[in-house]
Amino acid sequence: MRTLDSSTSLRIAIQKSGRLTDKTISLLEGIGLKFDDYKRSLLVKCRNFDVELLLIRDDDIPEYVQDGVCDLGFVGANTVAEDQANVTILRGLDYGVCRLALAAPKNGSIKTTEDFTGKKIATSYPVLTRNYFETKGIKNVSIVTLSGSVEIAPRLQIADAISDLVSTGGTLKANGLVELDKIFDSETQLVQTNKPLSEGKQALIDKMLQRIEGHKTAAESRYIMMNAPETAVPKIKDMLPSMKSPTVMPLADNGMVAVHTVIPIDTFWEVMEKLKAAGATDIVMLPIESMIV
Ligand code: PRT
Ligand code: ZN
Repeated sequence: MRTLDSSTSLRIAIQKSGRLTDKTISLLEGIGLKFDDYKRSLLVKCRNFDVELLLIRDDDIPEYVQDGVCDLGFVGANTVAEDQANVTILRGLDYGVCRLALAAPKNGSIKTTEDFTGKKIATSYPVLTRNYFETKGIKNVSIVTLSGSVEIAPRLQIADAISDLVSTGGTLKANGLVELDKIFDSETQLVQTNKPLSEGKQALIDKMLQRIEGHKTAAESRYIMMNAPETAVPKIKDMLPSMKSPTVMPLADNGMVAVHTVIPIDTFWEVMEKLKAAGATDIVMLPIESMIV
C-alpha cells in the first residue's frame, strides 16, 4: 500500500552556502516564490506557496531527497551521480556548469589515459573516477579520496594525478596541472524523491516545473519591436524566427507599421542586420520577465 507523506508543505533542499545558493534562490524567486530572509535560518517558509526550503550542505541533498526528508532538491549532477542516489531527475538547469576531469602535472610522466596504469589518483569523486577507469579497461589505478584541496595532492606527493571539478580551468593551471580527459559533464539538477507524494504536492511540483520552463524560455528570448514600411512586411515576416505570427500595427504615418514579436536571443544580431536591410527602422529589443507558451 502506498503511504502518503505526512508533512503538508513541499520541502525543497537547497545548498546553504556555496556556488549554487544564489542562483537557486534567484530561480525560485524568478518563478514567483517569495521568501523571508533565507540567510538566517535552516528552514525557511515560502510566503505565497505551501513550500519550505531546507538549507543544507550540497553533499547531503541527494540522500535527504532519496529518503523523503525533502521532496525536491537542487543539486549538482556530479553529487547525484557520485552518491548513486535513488531519485528522479526532473530536469537539468543551466547553472553550476562544470566537468569532472582528469589532470596530471604538466611536465610529468602521465600524458594519456593509458599512462594512469599503476598510478595514484586523488579525488573527492571516487565512484565516478573508478567507473571511468573500469569503463576504459585501465587496471591497477588506486584512488585516494580527499574531501577538498585535491589540486595540491600531486605537489604533496599524495598522488600522481587528480580527478576534480573544473569550470574555467584556472585552478588546474595555477597548480601546474593539465587536463587530460573529461570524466563527467555536470550542471545543476532538480531532483524529486521516489517516495510517494500527496496529490497536492505533486500538483505543486508540476506547477513549478511549468514555471521553470517559462522562465528558461523567457531568459532565452527577446521581445523585438520595429517600424517598417507596410510593403516590407512580407519580407520581414519571412526573416523573423518568431514563435508565432508577428503583431503588425498601423502607425500614424501613412504606409508605415510597427511590427512586434518574440525571437530567440541567439538570433538577434543576425536578424537585426537583415531587418535593417529590408527597411526596418527603430529596432528595439527588450528582455522578457517570464512567458508561458
Ligand atoms: O559547503 P558545501 O559542501 O555545501 O559546498 P562545497 O564546497 O562542497 O561545494 P561548492 O559550493 O564549491 O560547489 C557546489 C557545486 O557547484 C558542485 O557540486 C558543482 O556541482 C558546482 N560547481 C560548478 C563547482 C564548480 N563549478 C567548481 N569550479 N564546484 C566546485 N568547483 C571547484 C573545483 O572543485 C575546483 O576547486 O572550483 C575549482 C575549479 O574551478 P576553476 O574555475 O578554476 O576551473
Ligand atoms: Zn559539498
